[in-house]
Order: sequence, then C-alpha cells, then structure tokens
Amino acid sequence: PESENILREFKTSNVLSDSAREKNIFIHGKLADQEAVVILEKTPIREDTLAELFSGSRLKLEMKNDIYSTYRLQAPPHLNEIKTTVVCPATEKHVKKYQRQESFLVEETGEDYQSITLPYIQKQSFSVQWVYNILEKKAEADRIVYEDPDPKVGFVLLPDFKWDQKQVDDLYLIAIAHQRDTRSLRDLTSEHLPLLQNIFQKGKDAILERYKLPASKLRVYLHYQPSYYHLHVHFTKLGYEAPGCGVERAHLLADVIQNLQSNHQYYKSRTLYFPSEGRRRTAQQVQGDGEAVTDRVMHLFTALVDSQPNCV
Ligand code: M7G
Repeated sequence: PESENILREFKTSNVLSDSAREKNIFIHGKLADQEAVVILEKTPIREDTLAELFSGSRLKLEMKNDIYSTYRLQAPPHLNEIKTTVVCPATEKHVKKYQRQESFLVEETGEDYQSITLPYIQKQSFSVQWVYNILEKKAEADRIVYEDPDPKVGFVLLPDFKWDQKQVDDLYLIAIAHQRDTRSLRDLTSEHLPLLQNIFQKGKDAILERYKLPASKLRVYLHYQPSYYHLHVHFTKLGYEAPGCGVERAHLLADVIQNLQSNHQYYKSRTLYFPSEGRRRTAQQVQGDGEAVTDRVMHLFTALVDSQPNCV
C-alpha cells in the first residue's frame, strides 16, 4: 500500500555505519522530534526482471576502450527501489546496535550468565512488544507463512523483516515460539525438545511447500546472544550470508537438539562465546561505576553494557 512520505521530515544527525559492498547505510536522526534510525539498502537484481531492465532503461556511455566499455543504466523506477526500515522512536540501545564498533569475543560461563547477564537483560533489553503483536495477530498477520497454535509446542513462522520476499536467494524467515517464558538458548533444557523438534520439522515442511526449498538448502539456527529475548529460530537460505550471522553467534538447531538430548542441562552449564561490539572501558571507569569485578568478568560486564550485536 502507498503511504505518505514520512521521511520528508527526517533530519539526519549522523551516519552510524555504511557499506559500499553491502550497499546499505544506517542513519541516526530525528522524525518529528523523536529519535529515529533509518536503514537504506539497495535490493538484489532479479533474474526475472532482466528482460524489462534491458529493454526499458536508458543507457549512458561512460567510457570505451578496445573491447571494454562501462555505462550508467537508468532503470525504470520500480526496478530501482531501496528497501527502507524505520525504527521510531528509537532507544539509545537501537542507535548502539546499528553503530559500527570494534568487536570482542566474550566468554560467558553458566555462572556468569546467572550473576551478570541475566540481571542485565532483565533490567535492560529490547522490548519484545513486536513479538507479542505477531503472536496476537495485531501486526504482520497477513505475512504469516505457517502457524501451529499449540500453546506449548506451537509457533508462528513468517518472513523476517530483513527479507523483502522478492527472491528466494536471500530467503529469511523466523519461527517465534508461542510460549513466552523462554528467553534464549540459556533457558533451554530437554523439556523444550518437543517444541524445538516441532519448529524444526514443521518449519522445514512449510518452507518446502511455499518456497520449494528443501531442508538441505536451509540454515536453521538460534542466535546467542539474541537481540530479542523471546525464543525464536532463524531460517535462512544456505549460502546467503545474512547480516549479523557470524559463526560465533549462530547455533544450528540440529546441534542444539542433539546437545540437549545428550545432556538435559547442556546450555545451563556450558561456557558460551559470543561477539560483542562494545568499547572496552578501563578498569578505573568500571570501578568508578561502583563495580568491583575481576578481569574476566569485567570484560563480560563492559561488553554487555556497551553493546549488542550489530546487524541489520
Ligand atoms: P535476534 O537474533 O534476536 O537479533 O533475531 P538480531 O536482529 O540481532 O539478529 C531477531 C530477528 O527478528 C532478526 O533477524 C530481525 O531482523 C527480526 N525482526 C526484528 N524486528 C523488530 C522484527 C519485526 O518487527 N518484524 C519481523 N518480521 N522481524 C523482525
């Protein structure tokens, strides 16, 4: 649906990050006096639009040399769109999430999770209101690809908002559990196996039916740390390097299931590693905040306080 151009009023404060290779830019600014983050991203060129692109465009020669020539092709507007994401009102945490920062590998024992991470995420993690809106059909209801309504093992499968659904090449869906008491990988025990197996099997079946992509073409995983602490599983096309999905953050659902089968408390006790893109503060600064912590814990603490994983 057509909507009025709210971005006409957008006032840029600064660029949080940009990438010539990924052809995107993350901008921080204000929309009608509210803090906002705007993400612009050029979309992939689709094979099924090539004929129209070649016949319906204007071509301007830039240079010609022997067998080589370069042009600027002015595509028809509908083939030259920019995917735009707006977060408004954006919190300071959103601004940090999208800001390019140096990253550090954080080591978190089961105890660290209980004593440092858990209190921290209980106090200040992103709101999961958008997740509840999906589960209650208050938002994105028309985008649902599959639903199992069971309150214990059920879930909603729908396109991630990073995917414009124009091509299967960068397929990206998320399965959101109906049950609300599971924050992340750390909360999982063998009691969740029926839920995880259900998401795995029915998610794969639904994707095969709708997008004709077999399970052997899918990467199905959880993030640790996630940005949003309500259990969800990512389904992406194998080979598509989804932004923010580094090897350190992704835990394959197939592995998660096996680990829980062999040790019921696996994710409660293991040391987990994750990248954190925080600025490292000095010991003095941390102590100045009234915290007396050891080196390793300090590293974890500052990494958590300063940042969240950075991705689209
Ligand atoms: P995550 O691992 O918690 O965080 O995944 P990440 O964003 O750091 O990877 C949450 C997933 O939900 C991401 O893939 C987001 O792109 C996606 N997502 C976030 N929001 C706010 C929405 C939304 O409002 N709608 C949909 N469909 N997906 C979202």
